[in-house]
Amino acid sequence: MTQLQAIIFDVDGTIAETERDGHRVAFNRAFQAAGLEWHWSIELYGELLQIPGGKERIRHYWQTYQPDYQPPEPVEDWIAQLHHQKSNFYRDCITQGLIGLRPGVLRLMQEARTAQVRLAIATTSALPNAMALIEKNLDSSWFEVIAAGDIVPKKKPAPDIYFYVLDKLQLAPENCLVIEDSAVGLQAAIAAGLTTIVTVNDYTKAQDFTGARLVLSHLGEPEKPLQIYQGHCSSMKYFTLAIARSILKS
Ligand code: XBP
Ligand code: MG
Repeated sequence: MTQLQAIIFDVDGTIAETERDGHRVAFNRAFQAAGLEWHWSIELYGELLQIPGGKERIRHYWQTYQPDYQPPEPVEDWIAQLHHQKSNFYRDCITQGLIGLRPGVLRLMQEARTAQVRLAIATTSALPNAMALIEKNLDSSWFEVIAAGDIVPKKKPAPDIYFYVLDKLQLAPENCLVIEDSAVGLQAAIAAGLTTIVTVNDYTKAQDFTGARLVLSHLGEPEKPLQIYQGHCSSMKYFTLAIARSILKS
């Protein structure tokens, strides 16, 4: 039966706009602290977001953009240390309350909780980084599963993180709805057989969202209506649990 039983949220870009003013700034601070004259501009970071995962992104940048740089050996430790520094800077930014939730996120989660629809998280971000954002802006006890970072060997666009969440929830994909913000995230969810809604942001709005059930500007609020970029839903001002249920059945 295709009854909605859980909503699975991506984190970065979906729950909050963390990338440009959070993760990116933290990477740059870590480079500076390590004495590296590397700087990820807003534009460059958009390209680097094609590589999911902070450690993977550092490695990719070094190998592709700074191939002459000789990092200290072992390289794995050097990357881990840089990423550790970056994560500290990122969490400082989050705990200072510099990044809030996107429209409609809290409203939809509260609606789901009231209706006993289960909530889960599936993110590429490192667990402590995802937890910092959740603890600051939400409540980690609301989520039955918080799947993050290296918990699975292959990050998005591989479906592994979504398979992991489905296994922990003991639910079939037909009974869950995913909210994502990027093509990489959408590909992961679709490959796990999940119906997916995309809420875009500046970094992702031009991406290919073939296969998404709906592509929206954001989840919307009564006083901040959403825009529909792809898919059909009659007279929707903001995304509700009733709409989520009807999408899963259609
Ligand atoms: C977003 C990502 C992450 C963050 C950096 O993942 O790709 O890599 O940019 O996070 P999602 P870490 O949209 O799945 O939440 O440095 O913590 O890896
Ligand atoms: Mg995302």
